[in-house]
Formats: sequence, C-alpha cells, structure tokens
Amino acid sequence: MTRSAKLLHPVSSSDPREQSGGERALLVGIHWPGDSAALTMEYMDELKMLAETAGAEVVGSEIVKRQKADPATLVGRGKVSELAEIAGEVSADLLVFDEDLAPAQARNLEKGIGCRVIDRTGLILDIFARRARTREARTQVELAQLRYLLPRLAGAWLHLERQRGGIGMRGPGETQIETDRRIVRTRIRVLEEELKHIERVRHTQRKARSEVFRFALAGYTNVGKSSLMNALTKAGVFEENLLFATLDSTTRSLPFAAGQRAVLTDTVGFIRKLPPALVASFRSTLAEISEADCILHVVDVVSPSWPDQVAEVDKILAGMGLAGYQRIMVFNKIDIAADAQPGQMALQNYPAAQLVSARTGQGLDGLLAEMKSAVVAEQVEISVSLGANDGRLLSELYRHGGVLDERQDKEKLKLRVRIPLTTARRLRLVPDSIPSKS
Ligand SMILES: Nc1nc2c(ncn2[C@@H]2O[C@H](COP(=O)(O)OP(=O)(O)OP(=O)(O)O)[C@@H](O)[C@H]2O)c(=O)[nH]1
Ligand SMILES: [Mg+2]
Repeated sequence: MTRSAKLLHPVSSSDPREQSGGERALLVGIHWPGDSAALTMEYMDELKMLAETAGAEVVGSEIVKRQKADPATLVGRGKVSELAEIAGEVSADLLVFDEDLAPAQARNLEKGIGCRVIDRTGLILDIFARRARTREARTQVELAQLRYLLPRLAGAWLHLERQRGGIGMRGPGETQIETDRRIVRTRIRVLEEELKHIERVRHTQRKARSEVFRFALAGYTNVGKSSLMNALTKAGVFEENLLFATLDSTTRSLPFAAGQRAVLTDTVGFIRKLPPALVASFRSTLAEISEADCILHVVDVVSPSWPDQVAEVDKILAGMGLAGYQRIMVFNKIDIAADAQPGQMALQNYPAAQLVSARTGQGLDGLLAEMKSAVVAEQVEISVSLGANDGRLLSELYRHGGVLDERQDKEKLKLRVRIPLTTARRLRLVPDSIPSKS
C-alpha cells in the first residue's frame, strides 16, 4: 500500500544528520533520591549523543533534583520558570527531557517555558524515523510513532508552530484533520495488518534457512555489531559512530566449511529506557534474535558503563524470553583499550569471553573458532547404509558436505556422516526424540 504522506513526514535521507534544522537543544535530567551522581551523568551523556544523532546542537544541560515527580510539570512550578530563564539565556529552541513526560506535563512545560519540549522516547522515535530504510523498518517505526502519539493528540502542542518540523516533529500529524484520533487509529490498524503480513513472509524465509545454524548479533547501540558483521562476513553493512546506525536486519553466510553452514544476522541495537512502543513494534526485527541458535552478545570493552549496558541488554533479552540462552560474549574495540585492564575485567566477569577488534581483526580467529564449535556441537555423527535406490539421499548428504567416510559393503554403501540434527531429522536418519539442546 502507499504511504500516507500526510501522516508521516518523509522519514529518511542519505545523511541522518542532514534534516536537522540545527535546533539548539537544552537537555534536562532528573536526579532522583538514591541515584548516583555518576549514573545521572552517564544518562546525560547518552542523552547528549542521542540529541546530536538527531541533529541538534546541544547548548546546555541541566540536572534537576527532585524527591518525586510533580504531576503537572514533572519538575515543579519554580523549576519551570528557572528553566525558562536558562532556555532564554542560551537561546534554546528545544528542551529534551531524559525522563518520560506524560502528555499533559509536556503541554504544561511548553506553555511555561515557551519552547518545544520532547522526552527521551520522542527523541529515540525521531532517530528511528530518520534511519528507517526498508519497508519493514518504516512500518515498524510509523506504528511506534502513532502509538506514542495517540494519547498526546487532544489539542497537544497546537499553540506552537507545527509546520516548521524539527526533532520530534517528524512524527505523524501536522494539521487539525490529521491529528484526528480516528484517522490515527485506522492507520494503526492498517500498519498492524501490514506488519502481520511482513512477519509471515519473514517467518517463511527463516524456515527456509532452518537447517542452517543461525548466529545473531545483539548488544547495546554503537558497540560495533555492524563492524563485526562486516569483519566476519564482508557484508558491507552501514557502520557509523552514531546511535542506531542499524535498524534493519541483514543476514550473511559465514565462511565455514560446507558441512558447517551457518549465517550471521546483524540487527538493531539496544539502549537504556528503550521505548516499549518500539520494542513492541520491532517484534519482527527482534525475531531474528529470538529465533537464532546462538547469540553473539557484543560489548564495548572501553565503555566504562559496559556492565550496565550488558545488564540492560540481558534485561531486554529476558523480556523476549531469552534468559539463559546460548550465547558468546564478545568484547569489541580491544584495539583502543589503553592497557590490559579492561580486557582482564571482561575475562574476570566472563571467563569464556572473546576479546576482539572488528577494526584490526585481532581476536577474530578465536571468535570464529568458538562459533564453529557451537555449530559442530549442534551436529550429530551417524552411520547410514544406502541401497541402490538411495541416490537422492546420497547427493543430499554430499551437498551438506558432512560425509566423513564412505565404503562399499556388498551391495550397500556405508557412510559415516556429520550433519546438522535438523537435517538428520528431515532425512529421517534419526528419530524425532533426540533432544537438540541441553
Ligand atoms: N576502535 C574501534 N572502533 C570500532 C571497532 N568496532 C567498531 N568501531 C567503531 O564503533 C562505531 C560503531 O560501530 P557500528 O558497527 O556501527 O556499531 P553498531 O553496534 O552496529 O551500532 P548500532 O547499529 O548503532 O547499534 C563506529 O564508529 C565504528 O567504526 C573496533 O573494534 N575498534
Ligand atoms: Mg549497527
């Protein structure tokens, strides 16, 4: 179906930073009781990267101490005037809150401060909208945007210029008619249908690959997943020092022997406070991870907050029902570690971790060997006895490349083969009851 230009601003251009109106953004974070100062700063650094990824110029950063959220304005009336003053001083035209804002809070803040206000979720959605390239990603992002927008519709932000566009405005809805909730709901239904169709197609594609061992890259955004994909498979995937450079998934074969056919899939990265609407909408993309046989959990070894990032990724994976999943921990960017300490710390926490550099190639052989053993562990070694009529089966076994030994025994051909368990089952060489995984 054709995309409704009225509902969604054209979402992507070749350069993600190109569409910025060069908005001057003032960042606002909240320090809650019990938060460590370091954690609050980390969140703010991340928010700064997000804002810059969305094309804004960050002109200031404020941390507000709160005991609890003010229902009307989050920060409280006094702070609103203070923020208005600061925003005036630095000529900010956009305030970005690290905290999620209720629709009414955003409205009240905009009235009180006199410039546009968005929250972290709005910012992430905006970045996703800029990045979406394929039909699937665009559909998923638009759906997430509309689900986010729906409760915010009633008269929201109409007092501000809406036509100008800008960060967080690349959303659906620019005039009264377009912001009609009924239209949005209808569009949501259409998109949901479209996604169901896309999911069915994808599921079929994955089934066709079901006899191939599947690895999926997972991890925090910007850790080097796409770079690893390229280093391991020469895939030519877009890699960039920007958050969420990748939204679509790409699958490529790994250079293993014919009997150990395996593929690697690169997909979207995770971040703290990932909007639930996005996780829900990206179900079909995330299925690439959940249907994999083994996850390569990629970590940026030089990021001081990697333990938090790992915990966040584990949390999201657990939310997808993947706790305790077969995985290999891959600590990337070892080339820029100042000394041996980051690598040691990684190994202390994860003794089986692979320390690698997608940039220099360091450690990739070890990683590939580890991946190969995961593939081999998934195979079965069996003896097959073939008669004169089993020509097709013989060629299938050779196609899989797993024939270890062959000898003629009277009129029977006796083979020793090592093949994926799924293949063995399909060819009815083993009973269905052998468990594939511990
Ligand atoms: N020094 C160094 N930099 C790396 C390495 N691997 C990746 N990078 C850099 O890290 C940045 C992010 O790399 P990507 O491969 O785009 O990361 P990603 O995990 O795919 O990121 P998203 O798709 O945004 O989630 C880029 O600037 C890469 O050049 C590495 O081994 N060493
Ligand atoms: Mg990527």
